Parts: sequence; structure tokens; C-alpha cells
Amino acid sequence: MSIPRQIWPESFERLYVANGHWQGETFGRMLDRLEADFGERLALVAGEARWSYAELARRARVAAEGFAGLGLAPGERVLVQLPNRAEFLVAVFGLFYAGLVPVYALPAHRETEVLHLAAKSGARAYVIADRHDGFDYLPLARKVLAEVPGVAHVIVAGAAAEFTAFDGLGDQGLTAPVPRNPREVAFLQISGGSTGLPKLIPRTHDDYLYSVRASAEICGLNAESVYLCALPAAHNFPMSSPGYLGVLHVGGTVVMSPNPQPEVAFRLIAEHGVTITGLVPPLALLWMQAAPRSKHDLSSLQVLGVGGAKFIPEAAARVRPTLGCTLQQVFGMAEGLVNYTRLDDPEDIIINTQGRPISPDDEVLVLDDDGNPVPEGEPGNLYTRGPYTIRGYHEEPSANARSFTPDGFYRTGDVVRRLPGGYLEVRGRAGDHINRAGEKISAEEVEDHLIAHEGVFDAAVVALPDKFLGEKTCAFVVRAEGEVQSKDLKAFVRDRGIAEFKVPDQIVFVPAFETTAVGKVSRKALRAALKDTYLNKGDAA
Ligand code: OOB
Repeated sequence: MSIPRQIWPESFERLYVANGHWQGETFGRMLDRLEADFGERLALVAGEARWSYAELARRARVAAEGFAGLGLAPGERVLVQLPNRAEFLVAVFGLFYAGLVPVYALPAHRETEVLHLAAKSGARAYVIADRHDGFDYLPLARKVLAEVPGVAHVIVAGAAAEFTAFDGLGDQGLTAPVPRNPREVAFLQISGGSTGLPKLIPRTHDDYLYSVRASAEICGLNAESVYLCALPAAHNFPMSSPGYLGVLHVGGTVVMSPNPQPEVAFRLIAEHGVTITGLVPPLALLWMQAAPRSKHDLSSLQVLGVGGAKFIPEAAARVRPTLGCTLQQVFGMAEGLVNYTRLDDPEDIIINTQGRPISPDDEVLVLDDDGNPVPEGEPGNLYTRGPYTIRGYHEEPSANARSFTPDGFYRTGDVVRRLPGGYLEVRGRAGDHINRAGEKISAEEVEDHLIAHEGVFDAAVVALPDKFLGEKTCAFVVRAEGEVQSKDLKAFVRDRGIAEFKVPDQIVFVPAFETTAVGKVSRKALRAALKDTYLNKGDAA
């Protein structure tokens, strides 16, 4: 198990420092700064909690002491799977303060993903809530302890049973952050990549805090800003685009919403005067549908960020008339590059583009399939490199060879058009993943689960356009012996312990897959041919 690293060539490091992007702050020192600058201001609203910066910092330092007291050493990884509640920020800043490296799992992840993330990251501890959304995490924690040798501790927010209670962690608190090099990896984020199980994205203090600072500025944040964290806090979008970190950076207030449904979120907006939030397109549609009938006053909302998947212009145009706020399109990726429409951009740009990069040092290439630049306005494959875009995943030599060019550009897999002023319009994807309401699902991962069923001879998973979700998953299945049915397969996949959003929405049984004289066609070609044969004729409806 190697320590996660992220290394840029020296000449780039010098440039990013010289241009003021990398400022040498660590997340641990950031917490001290926030307390010193904003002490008694309101930092966090979550459930019953109303915590000032001083209180948040105090609790994080106590948690940090608790983590250290368990014998966790600086640089070690801790898997964090917490919903949007107060403990999320305490845990994360506590880990940073203790020099530990959070690994972010989504609350929706189940056994398969959690075991993989724990093992792959070399996690030494696992932080969970007792329950969330009707799911009991304790049996999952027992499994992680039993099956992942490195994991020695489980820490539980809520009823802890035989495990360590989050509330009982620490006593007086550490008095100073455990020193870390700002060029080191601060945390591991997960990729929504297109092959196999999620990959780990190592982000450094320097690179990530640059994206946080710059995002806060682009999104017009100040100490009066109130951010509603409606999407799962472990996602990059609510974390830093501009997210709760952006708002904390400038002394504003973070309001945690336990879920993004209008009934819950609208009440919080009215009660706390929320000024900015971020949503994926299907939720933005839901909010626009619900707003006219809502009894809550949403007039404090100034900016709605929408990203994670394409927001179609027709829907984008309705944001201001229905919600009375400015739309900001956000096209980002956990690997780095984030594009925003600017708040003062003309309406045409805000509605029809996915914005332009954060940084003057973000390098963006739009290339054809042979690697040649395409003219402005023509669609091509997006490649990027820059001061907050990774140069490689954690311990993934073959994925790294595929996903990065020899000179360090990340192949995003997105097809875009570059417009005047550097604005990008996302046209689609070259890669084989399904973007289901902003959650990325690897076709290959779901295929592997289906093929594990004895009644399945072969499977191919494709994206189906969906009016509401953007895309949903359709699995083409060739049966082996027997008559396995859709509902059996869905139950089987679910029972293998994967996030519910990965269970195929639709299953279409087909007699056989097309093969060529030399054997199987590529999965990519196969998926395309299946869509053509079965879906474009409406057979699957
Ligand atoms: C965000 O991050 P990820 O890592 O879950 O997914 C990245 C991928 C992009 O490569 C692109 O395919 C898609 O999600 N995407 C969009 C989009 N924003 C993301 N596609 C079309 N339009 C958009 N506005 O999803 C993410 C990270 C930070 C900020 C915002 C989103």
C-alpha cells in the first residue's frame, strides 16, 4: 500500500506558486485562520446545531485529539461516509487538524463500494452515521472491520453500539494543527469514471484550496453569504464549487440540508436566508416545479449553481423567472477543472454555455479523434491541465496511461465546443458512463455485477435519455440457461451491495450480441450497436 501522492513537474509548480495560486496554506491552518478571522460569526447550521467558527474549530480540535488518541498517525487515511449533518464538517476538519487524510464515500455507497474504497485507500478507520435514509450502517461497519485488514477503528455519529462514539472522541482538543506539507495529498475524492470500481483522486492542500479561493471570488461570496448544502457533502460540487468550503473561506454560513427535496430545502432557505446553493439539473427542475406552489419565501436566494450534468437551455431560461435568482452553470469534475458562467455574463451565455475555466492557467484543448485541434465552435474531445487538475489517480497505472497524455493532460471524456471568450458548451461524452442525475455510473461496473448472475450469459449497459434524470441505465442481457426475469436481476444486483442509483432502471433481454469473425466486437461498439438496434426503434419502450 503506497502513500497517495500527487506530483506536478517542477516547472509547473514554480509557475503555480509564482502566479499566486498555490499559497502554502493547509486545511489544518485554514481552520485556525477561520477561527481567528471570524470567531463568533455563525459558521454552521445543521439540525439543532448553530455553531460559530470558534465552536466549529473547538469541536474539530477535540475530534482531532480523539483521532490521534486512537493511534491514527499523520498521513494515514480515514474513510468518511457521513450524510449532511453537523458531524461531517467536524470530522473532516478534525481529520485535517490531526494531519489525517479523509477518503470521501457517498452515503449511498454500499458494501461493494465501501470495501473497495477502504482497501484501495489503505484506510485505518471508518467514520459513519448510525443510520441515514433508512439504512443501518453498523452491519456494514462490522463487515469492513472483518474484511479490510488495515481498518482498526469505526467511529459512529449517533448510537455507536460496540464502536467508538463520535461524541466521545477527544477531550481538551489539540492546540495546533499537525504540520503537513501543503504540496501533500489532503484527501482522496472518488471518481465517477467509466471503467470498473471508483478510482481515488488525490487532491493536495495547495491545489484544492486554490480552487476554493478562486471559486468563492467567482461566485461573489462574502461574509453575508449563506450556502445551502443540499447535495451530498462528499461530492466535489457542494464541497468547493463554491460549496461549503468556499463559504467558510470568506466567513459566511453553511446550512446543511439532510436532503435536497423542495419540502426540506425551501423551509431552510426561508428560515436562514440562504443566498446561494448548488443543484444537479433534475433537482433544479423539481425546485422550479415546486416553487410557485410553495408557501416559503425564497427571495433571499441570489444564485443557483447548476452542474454535474447538462442543463438544457430551455430549463436554464426558466430559472430566473421561476426562482427569481441568477443561474450559474457549473461544469466541473472531481479530477480538477471547473468552469463557471460568471454572474455578470449576458443571459445568452448563462443559458447556453457551461461556463469558462476558473484559472488563467487552466489549459484547455479541444481535439479531434486523431489528436488534432478542432476549430473554435466545432465539437471535440476536451483535454485539460492546470493548477488544480490532477496528474494521475492513486495506484492506477493502466487507467492513468489511458486517462492522461504523456505531457500530463487529463482526457476528460467530455465532448465540448469552445466558443468565443473560452466558454465551453458540453455536447456529450466519449466515455462509457451513464450520468444519472449527476451520479456517474460505470457501464462496466454494472455489467460485471449482472454477469455474476448464473442466469446471465452476457450483459451490456448503456445510457438511455430521460426527460427528468438526463440519462438512466438500460442493461441489455443475453440469458444463459433458464428464464431469469428483470426483477430477479435487479434484486440480485441490489443484494450484491451496491449504491441503489447503480441498479439498472431498465433491462432488455436480447437473443445474442453481435460478434465479428475474429471474436467479440469492442464493448463500446457493442453498446452503440445495441442502442441502434433496439432503442432507436422504440422496441424497449
Ligand atoms: C462533477 O464532478 P464529477 O467528477 O462527478 O463528474 C464530472 C463529469 C464531467 O466530466 C462531465 O461529464 C459531467 O460530470 N458534468 C457535466 C456538467 N458538470 C459535470 N456535464 C454537462 N454539464 C455540466 N454542467 O459533476 C462536478 C464537480 C464539480 C463541480 C460541478 C460538477
